[in-house]
Amino acid sequence: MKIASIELFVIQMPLKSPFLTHLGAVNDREGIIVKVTNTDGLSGFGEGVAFSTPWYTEETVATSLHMLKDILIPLLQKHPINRPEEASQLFSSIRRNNMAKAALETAIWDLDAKSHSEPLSKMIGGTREIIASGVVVATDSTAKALQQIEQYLEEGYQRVKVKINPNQDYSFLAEIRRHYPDLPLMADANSAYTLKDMDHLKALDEFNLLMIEQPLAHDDIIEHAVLQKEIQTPICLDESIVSFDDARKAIEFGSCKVINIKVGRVGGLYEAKRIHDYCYERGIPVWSGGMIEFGISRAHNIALASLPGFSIPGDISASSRFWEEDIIAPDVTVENGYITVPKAPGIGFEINEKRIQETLLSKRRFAF
Ligand code: OSB
Ligand code: MG
Repeated sequence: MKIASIELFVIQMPLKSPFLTHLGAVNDREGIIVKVTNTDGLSGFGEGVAFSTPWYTEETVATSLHMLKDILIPLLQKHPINRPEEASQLFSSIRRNNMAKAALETAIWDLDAKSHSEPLSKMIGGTREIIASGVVVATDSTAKALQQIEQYLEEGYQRVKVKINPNQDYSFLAEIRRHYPDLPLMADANSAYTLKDMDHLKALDEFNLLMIEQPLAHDDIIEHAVLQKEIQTPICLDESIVSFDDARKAIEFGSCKVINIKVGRVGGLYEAKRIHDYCYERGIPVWSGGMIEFGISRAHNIALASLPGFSIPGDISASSRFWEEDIIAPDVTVENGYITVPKAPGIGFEINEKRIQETLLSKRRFAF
């Protein structure tokens, strides 16, 4: 793998409507596009999915940029690699900063797949031609939630996830269930509860949720195991799982019955696939999480979700869920509830250069 240059583009785009959780609102999405070009002129793309502020994990766009330009890119300049798997190994000498690592690592995977004229999904062992699509409703009123659910069901989504917190849970879910008794429904708490809320959380069992995502602290594995013993609803961990070892420990402890895999949160596709493989061997279902991302990250998620263990519709929605116009072409679309896994080399989408130019905040280039 002969890298000739790496370019970083920081872009910003408004969401069609605010994304609300108990932790705050996302109105605009800033992101980092990584373009790795080899000496044959082929380019691979990755996306940094950290937010502008550290509300979801500790990383931000600014910390990711620092890690990329001052640490990770110089490391790669000093230690050339032959295979994408080696990037993960090389970056393991750096603690955490998983979203920065994943931005670069996923671009290397795309480039490698393109240089072998192979779809990325095939390259990593994907077996699915289509993947089931789910969508997230993140709003602060029951009326708006019902209205959005109606719209998304019309668009064909197969599963709905709603955001909950102690001020918006029991009666909110009851109302949704009254309208949609059979809807495949799950709830994401983004760490809004503690073990003191045990009885409150037990009461949610009656809604027959597919799972409850990350009810307790963002870095907890121990107390989720205590909670899982007391509630019927399967617990799914998101924030707590930032590595293969976290996934292994959570499963060994009984802290969860399902894992949401996000490529950025776990530091790249290699680690994401290791978590998938471990869960698949043990019959633990996994699904692909979302990060309000642009099309490049969405395309990487599609490749990942083509692996056989992704047996639950994840948070991979259409480009139009958040964006007027995406940075890839064509847009990701949902048809009859499914997204087609592209067959073209690499991530299988073209880059919408015009859209990147329109939304560009800054860029930098590193020659190798
Ligand atoms: O907790 O899953 C989460 C979006 C941003 C940060 C954290 C989360 C989310 C989502 C997924 O819920 C939204 C999406 O991209 O569809
Ligand atoms: Mg979540």
